Amino acid sequence: MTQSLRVDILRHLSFTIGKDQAHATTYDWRMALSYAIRDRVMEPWFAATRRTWAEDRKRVYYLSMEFLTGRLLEDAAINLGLHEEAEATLAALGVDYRAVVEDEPDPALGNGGLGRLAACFMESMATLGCPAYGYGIRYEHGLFRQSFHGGQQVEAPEDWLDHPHPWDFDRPEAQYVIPFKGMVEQRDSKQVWVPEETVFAQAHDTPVIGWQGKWANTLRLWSARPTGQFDLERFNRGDYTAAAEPETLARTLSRVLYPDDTTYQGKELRLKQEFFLTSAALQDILRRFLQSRSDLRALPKYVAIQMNDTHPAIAGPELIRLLVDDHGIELRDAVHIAQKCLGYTNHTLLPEALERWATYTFGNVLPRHMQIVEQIDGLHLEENLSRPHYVGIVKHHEVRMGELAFIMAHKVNGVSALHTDLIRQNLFPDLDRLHPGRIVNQTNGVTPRRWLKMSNPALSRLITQTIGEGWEADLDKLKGLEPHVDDASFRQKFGSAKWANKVRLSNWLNTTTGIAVDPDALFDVQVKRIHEYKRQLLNILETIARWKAIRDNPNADWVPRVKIFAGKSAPGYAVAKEIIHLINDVATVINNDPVTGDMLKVVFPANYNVSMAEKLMPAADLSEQISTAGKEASGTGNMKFMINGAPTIGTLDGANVEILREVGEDNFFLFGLTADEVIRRREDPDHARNAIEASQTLLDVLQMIAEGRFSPDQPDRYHQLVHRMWHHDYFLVASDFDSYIKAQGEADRAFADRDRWLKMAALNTARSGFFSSDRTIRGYMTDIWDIEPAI
Ligand code: 26V
Repeated sequence: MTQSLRVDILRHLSFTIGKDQAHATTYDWRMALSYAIRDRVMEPWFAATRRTWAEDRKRVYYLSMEFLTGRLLEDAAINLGLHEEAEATLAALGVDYRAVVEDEPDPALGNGGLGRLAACFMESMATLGCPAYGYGIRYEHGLFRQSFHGGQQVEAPEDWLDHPHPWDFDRPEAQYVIPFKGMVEQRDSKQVWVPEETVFAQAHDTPVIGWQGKWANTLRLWSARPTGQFDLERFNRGDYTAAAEPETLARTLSRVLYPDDTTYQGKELRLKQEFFLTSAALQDILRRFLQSRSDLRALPKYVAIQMNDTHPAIAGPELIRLLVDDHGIELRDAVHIAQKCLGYTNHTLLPEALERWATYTFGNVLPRHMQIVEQIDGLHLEENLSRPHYVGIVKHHEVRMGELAFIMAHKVNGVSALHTDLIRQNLFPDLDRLHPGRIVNQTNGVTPRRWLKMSNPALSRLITQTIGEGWEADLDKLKGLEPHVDDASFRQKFGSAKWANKVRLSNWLNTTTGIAVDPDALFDVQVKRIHEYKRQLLNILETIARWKAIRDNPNADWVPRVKIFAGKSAPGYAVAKEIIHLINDVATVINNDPVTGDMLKVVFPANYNVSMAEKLMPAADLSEQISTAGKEASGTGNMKFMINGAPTIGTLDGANVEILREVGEDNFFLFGLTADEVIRRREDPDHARNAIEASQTLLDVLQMIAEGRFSPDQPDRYHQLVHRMWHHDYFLVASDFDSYIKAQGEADRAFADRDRWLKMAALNTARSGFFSSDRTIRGYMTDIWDIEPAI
């Protein structure tokens, strides 16, 4: 076996890459290994496709504007069981496997949780043998690359496609025309859309291989290309720019990923991107369906389409358009067929992130769909005569995409128990009354293959030694660790695995940030997008309070801590950028203070992405999940920490509620107001001032910031930030501050008792089985998609 992998690597090095061993670079080895591994994905990939056709199976189509896959080589090697062999083979050739794996660019085709969830779902669907296609956009530039200049975030384009991407197969035959703009003409009794612009959507396929290579699905990403011909005449006249114009215009559609996942801006290009993805996907779905049958009324029996948030919510009207305009189905029938196919997942309650398009923009870009949306809205009212006047899709000259998605879906789901309750109570109370049972919960999960097996080999080995194989595909098996938690030698081994990961992380932090941290310290980690509601501010205020406390009493028995932050801010989100600046400023002061020394360090490695998360999660001691209750739909980072044995310090928000339920309150540092209390507290206009004046610690911290202790070169740098704390504080940082400080003190005391801590940590892993995305996908398959696994 080793021989054959070796032969294939060397064959690809010579004949695919065109390099002699003696001159091969890390890149060359990476490509050679990727092709050798990729070859082994083909057989299961073809077999899965063949079986789906032969058995005439229903397929899932997961439509998402984001897929944050992370690197693919090591994941494929692990799932094929070739990981150790690959490592040994390269070692025998004198090549460093880790360097090869880390040479792969991390495709950043997503903002954060929503995109990463889509990637975990793709992996779980392949593992469970659920026939599925992911449909997305092949952005030329994914999310920007972050760096810090003077402590401030600077954005640069990320060029993941600079070199050939071995996991990407061009499918020139899968190409569709995507129309935009123009007008709708009435011809006889038919509405005919005469578009003004068109582009081609061209498919690129990436295989997604499941655990043990038993099944593989396809991630199909669309890139935009011009439909018009290159204007050679203009070019020959020397008018080079004008000649290239149609090309530039078309390619703009798949050029960049929108980097703001908090604030909705009604940008026309974004609407075009959403339609581009959705229309290409639906044309592809109908073509595939019509290859083997002709009655489109049977579509819901064979096709389940999941809308990942409202971004592809134009799927409702577009599917109706294709059925009515291209296939002559009656409107009412088309609506009902579409509803039976469609499901909608909501990922946020933040009002500023909910999509709604001005009818002007919508009607301009998609005139035919504007008509259809009005018809859907009218039909819905007709079928639900008790619908209140303020409910509907088109209101106040806006198309509300949440309502559109809800009405066009047979199931609407939230992503954690609390979030789903809040959808029922606050987001869609009237639609919920009209359609009881349509809203269901599917608590998020993460794939244990990437987030435990691959990223934490030390702990994975210990788990297998202790409970045997099989936990990778049945994470509830981790329960089997529980009896061992009382065994001192098991705890010792658990601690050693964590320690090895912490050493590895310390070395990496030292090379990337230049800051030396002590692996014996408590590694306290908050990594996620920078948002006010996620309250990185609360964490850095606690850090300052801790720093002051140590300085005031340096000889006390402090538990050494390393505060680790990572995450990107949207480029236009000034307040989030200010928080990044503050964290970096505080880090500079604290890290250079000889009084506090190793008792406290603050590190903020730049450019958080999936690959960085793979380094951080296994090395964390404490997981920071401290959002204002009611704001974080679920969180999935929280689950990755738990699986890797890091207890949570957190609020009753999102899936934290279920983490607490699973792990028990002795193994979770709970603090803060509940979602209900948050609403009530905000009714007091003086909540911030009252909370600050009641806390000497918080007063001191704010005073230090206001005095410029962390910005000596510009003492008034954070005046506005402090002012907002006193007078606004929408996310209740002040109100939760004391409770957070107290919980952090409890974490210190627990960590100082090594046995107690290891028990907590190990119980977090042992009780994390619920958070496998396999469990989540099983839930979608039974409750939403009505689909049977093929294996
Ligand atoms: C919204 C927008 C608005 C239009 C422009 C681009 C854009 C991109 C993304 C978003 C969606 C934000 C919603 C989101 O990411 N929600 C997160 O979903 C995770 C997976 O369910 C969940 O764990 C997080 O709690 C939730 O914040």
